[in-house]
Amino acid sequence: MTSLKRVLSACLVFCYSSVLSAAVQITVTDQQGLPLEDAVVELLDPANIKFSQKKAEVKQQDLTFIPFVSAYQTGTAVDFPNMDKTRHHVYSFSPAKVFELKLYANKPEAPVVFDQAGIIALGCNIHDYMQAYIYVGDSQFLQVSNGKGQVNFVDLPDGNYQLKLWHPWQNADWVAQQVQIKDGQTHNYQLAITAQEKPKKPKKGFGASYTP
Ligand SMILES: [Cu+2]
Repeated sequence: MTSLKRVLSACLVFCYSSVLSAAVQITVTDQQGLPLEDAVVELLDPANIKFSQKKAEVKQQDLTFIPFVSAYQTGTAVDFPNMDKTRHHVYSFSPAKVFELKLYANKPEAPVVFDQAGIIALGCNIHDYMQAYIYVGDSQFLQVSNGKGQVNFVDLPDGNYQLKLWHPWQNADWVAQQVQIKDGQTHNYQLAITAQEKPKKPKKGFGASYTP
């Protein structure tokens, strides 16, 4: 490769990465400013919707749903594998997806396709204390906050996004905000949710006596 070609290819890499480098970094806290895990952030721009998530998994292990909160794009097929020796009977009565997977071990025959945006509360008919949530959004830009309350979106196309926020223990719906992304800017936000104290996740052996 000639030196001119090297310079040109380096420029192309640089220019390309700068076009794709728009980012949104968010820290979610509770009302006391403490990091809040399990918050879902969605960045939704109808002009920038592209279906990207095809398959996902919410497993049952040690009588617990894992993950506790997950977020998928509409159209995603979710498997519910059972890693326990006992059988589970997973269900949802939530309007966005009503379903039940009757008593099963290992893996149900077919995944559940979540085709409508909304919040799905999961339960198990056998173990009342098992609970988990699936947030289904129309955007492919969906993340769940980690233990530090952080989410980090990278490579966002330019656009006008609605920034949506949800947490299972929030006291009230959060009002969506508008975020304009352009020219590869990085946006940093700290967002607070007024949330109830999160019930402790059940440990194996708590049995039916566990009350969240
Ligand atoms: Cu169960």
